[in-house]
Amino acid sequence: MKQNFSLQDLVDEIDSPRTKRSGAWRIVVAGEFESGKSSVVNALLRLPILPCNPGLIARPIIKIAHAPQPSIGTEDRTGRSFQPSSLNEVLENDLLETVHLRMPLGDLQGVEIVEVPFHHDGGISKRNLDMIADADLIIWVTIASQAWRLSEQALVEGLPYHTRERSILAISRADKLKTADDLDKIETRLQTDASRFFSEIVFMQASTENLNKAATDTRIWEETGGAALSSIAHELVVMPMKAAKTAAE
Ligand SMILES: Nc1nc2c(ncn2[C@@H]2O[C@H](COP(=O)(O)OP(=O)(O)OP(=O)(O)O)[C@@H](O)[C@H]2O)c(=O)[nH]1
Ligand SMILES: [Mg+2]
Repeated sequence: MKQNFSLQDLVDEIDSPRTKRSGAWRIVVAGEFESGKSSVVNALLRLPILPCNPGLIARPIIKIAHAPQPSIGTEDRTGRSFQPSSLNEVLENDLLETVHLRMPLGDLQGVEIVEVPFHHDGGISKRNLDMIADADLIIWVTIASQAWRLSEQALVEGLPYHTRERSILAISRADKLKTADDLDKIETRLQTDASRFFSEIVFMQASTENLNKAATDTRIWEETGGAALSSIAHELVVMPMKAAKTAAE
């Protein structure tokens, strides 16, 4: 049972029981700009597939789904689509709304992984909010050194109450903290201020260097935080998806 359960929370929960609108099984990785979302996706997939570049100006929604052969497709704000040759080329175009990336997803075959950027002013379309509310797992990414700002709390409070049961708070750049004491302080603060919004907290050390090594080194994959995210994703998304498919057969 959650701590700090308010009356408003209970009312919200009764008002919005969980109904899965789409047939898609989905993991959403969300957070404010440059919080470390793409690095979290790469850690989860154990593959440095998304560019993690502080200089990128474009922030489309990135949807990753399984296909035996890799491909990239895009949609701009007018609904027009084109097929670029590389992801780096795509991420320099700030008119794009959505990037569709297809690649072999191994055990996550059948699951859609979506990176969603939030602007701290809270602007998000109804369509995207519905897509997030319908996710089977939400990973909210916050930066360790400034973790859990009021702007983030306002955004997360705006998500339907039922999403909290299947939400993870991923603390990015934990490797940048100087001491174990810093880590303890942050953990204590997050337990008080943020834990009621999430079912798990995972610390990430997903530097570009670690992500490049993680594919072949299990210990480093564990250090990135990707192994923990993958295990939660299996429990909350892959296993229920397989059970639903078996039941439907
Ligand atoms: N050392 C370290 N660097 C990280 C970590 N996570 C992210 N970074 C770095 O932080 C910067 C931003 O990371 P991204 O993963 O691109 O962040 P993002 O939220 O996807 O950014 P936008 O899509 O541009 O909003 C990059 O330089 C990453 O390499 C981490 O856990 N450790
Ligand atoms: Mg990104």
